[in-house]
Amino acid sequence: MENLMFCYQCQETAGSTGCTRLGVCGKNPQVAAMQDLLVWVSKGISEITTRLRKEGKPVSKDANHIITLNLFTTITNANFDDEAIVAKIQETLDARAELLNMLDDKSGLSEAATWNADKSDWDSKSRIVGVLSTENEDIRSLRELITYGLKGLSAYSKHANVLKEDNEEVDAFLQRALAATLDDTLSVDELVALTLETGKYGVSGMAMLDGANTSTYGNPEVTSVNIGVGKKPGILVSGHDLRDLEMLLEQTKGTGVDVYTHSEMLPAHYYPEFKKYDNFVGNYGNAWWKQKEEFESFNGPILMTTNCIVAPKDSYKERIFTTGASGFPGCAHIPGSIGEEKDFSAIIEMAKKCDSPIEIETGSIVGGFAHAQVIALADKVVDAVKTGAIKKFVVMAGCDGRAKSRNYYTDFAEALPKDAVILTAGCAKYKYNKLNLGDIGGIPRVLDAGQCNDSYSLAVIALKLKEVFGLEDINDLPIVYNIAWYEQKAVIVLLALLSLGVKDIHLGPTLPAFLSPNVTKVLVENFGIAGIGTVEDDINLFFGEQK
Ligand code: SF4
Ligand code: SF3
Repeated sequence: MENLMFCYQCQETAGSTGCTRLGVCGKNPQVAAMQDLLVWVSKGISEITTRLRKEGKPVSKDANHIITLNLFTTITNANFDDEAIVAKIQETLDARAELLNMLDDKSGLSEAATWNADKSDWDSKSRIVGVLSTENEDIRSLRELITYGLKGLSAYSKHANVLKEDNEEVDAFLQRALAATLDDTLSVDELVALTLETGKYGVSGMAMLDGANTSTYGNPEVTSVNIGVGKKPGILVSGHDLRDLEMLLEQTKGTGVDVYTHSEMLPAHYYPEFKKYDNFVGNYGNAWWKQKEEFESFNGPILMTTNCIVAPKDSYKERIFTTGASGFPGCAHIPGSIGEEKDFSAIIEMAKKCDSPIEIETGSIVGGFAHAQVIALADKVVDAVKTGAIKKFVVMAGCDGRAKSRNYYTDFAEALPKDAVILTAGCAKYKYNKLNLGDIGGIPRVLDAGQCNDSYSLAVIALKLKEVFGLEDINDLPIVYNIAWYEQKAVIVLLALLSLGVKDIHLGPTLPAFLSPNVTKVLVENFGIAGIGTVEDDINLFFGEQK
C-alpha cells in the first residue's frame, strides 16, 4: 500500500516502524506533509545562515528564532494546525529571500536553500522531501537522529529565548548541523561525529535554559504540591513554557480564578518566584496522555503552552487554548512573539463562567530537587552514600506515554531495593511519583528535578558527586540509567548524556525506530546503549551484586 505519510520520530510510531497512513498521535497526512516541508525549508535557510556566518556576516536573532520555532513546531504533539504550519513555511521563505540577498557566494547551494513555488505546488514538493528522501538507511538514520536532537535543542532554546537568553554559538551550531543533514558528501563517520557534537551543544542549550529559568524564577527548592482542588473556577496550564505561566498568573491576580498545573508544568511550583501567587493552587492530573479524562473533569479552560496535545474531545474542545509553538485546528490560539506580553483575558473570562474542577485526587507530592537544592543537601546525600544507606541512584528521567508496556516503569520503581533512590525529570515521573516509596534518612526515594529540560540538573548532580567522591570517570558513580523516551526532547537529553561520557544507558520501552541496525550497533558498541528487559531481569542486572 502506498504511504500517505512517513513519520517515525517518536516512540509510539505505528508498528514500531513508522506511521504511514495516520499518526498514532493523530497527525494526519496533510499536517505531516507540511511539517516535512517546514523542516526542509528550515534546513535550507540554515544553509544560508551558516554560509553568511562564514562570510563574517551577523545573523539576526529573529532569523535564529524562526528556525528554532519551526523545529519546535514539528515536535511530536506540539502542533496539528495545518494553516499555522503553512504560515511558518511562508515566513521562512520570506526571511530566506532576505538572507539570500546578503550572501556573496551563492554557488552550489542546495535546492532547499533556493526552492520557491506557488502554494499550489507545496503539497507535491512536501511528498518528496521527507524522511524517506534519503535512501541509504544508515545515512537516513543518522540524519534523523541529528534532526530530532536539534528539534529538542530548539525547544529548549526557545524556552530560554522567551526569558531573553540567547546563545549565538548554540544557534550557529544548530543551523550548521541542520544544513549538514542536506549534505550528500558526508560519510557515516562524519555524521556520527556530528551526532555527538549535537549532544555537546545539547548540554550548552540546557545550561542556557537552566540559567534563564533560575535567574528569572530562582532556584527550585523542595516543595510539597497540592494535588487536590479548591472551590473556585480554575485555569489549567500544560506544556513547558514558564514565561506563559508567569504572564497568566500576573493577569489572573485578584480575578477569583485559580491556576493549576498539568503534566510537565508541575515543576513550576518548585520555583520561589511562582510561590508568591496566592491563586497558584496545585497540580491537576497526570502525564499528557491522560488529558482526555482529566481535561473533561477539570471543567475550566486549558492553556497548552507546548506539547503534548492529545486531539481533544468535542465536549471540551472549546475550552482548549494554544499558544507559542503549539496549535490545534479549531482551538483558539493566543498570539505573542518573544518579548511580547500575551493577552490571556479570553481564557480568564471563560474561566469565570466555568464550574470549579472535579476532584480526582487528594494529598500532595514532593519535588524540587534540581541541582542547587540537591547540592545544598550534598553533605546529607554523601553521608548516606558513605554509610551505605543509599547504595545506588537510578536515573529514570524522560517521558511518559500511552503504551501499556510503560507500566514496566511503575513496576520497576516498586521493585527497586529499598536503598536505591530515583533521580527523575520529565513527565516520566508520573509512573511512580504517587507511589509511597518512602525516604532514606529524610531523603525522598524519588527526587524530582523538574521538567524534561531539567534533566540537565541530573547531569550537574552526577558531575558534583563525581567531584565529591574524587572519581576519574562519571561511570564509576553508583548511578544507573534507565530512561523512558517518547518524543524528540528526550533525544537531545540522550545525546547530551552521551557527550558527557555516560555509558550503559538503558532506553525504553522500545528503542527508536529511526535507529538503523548499523547505527544501533555503533551506539551499543561505543556507549553500551541497551533496551529494557523484564523488571526482574533488569533489577538483577542493575542490582544483582548487592541483592
Ligand atoms: Fe507517528 Fe509519532 Fe510521528 Fe505522530 S509523531 S506521526 S505517532 S511517529
Ligand atoms: Fe512529556 Fe510530552 Fe516528553 Fe517534557 S509532555 S517529557 S512526553
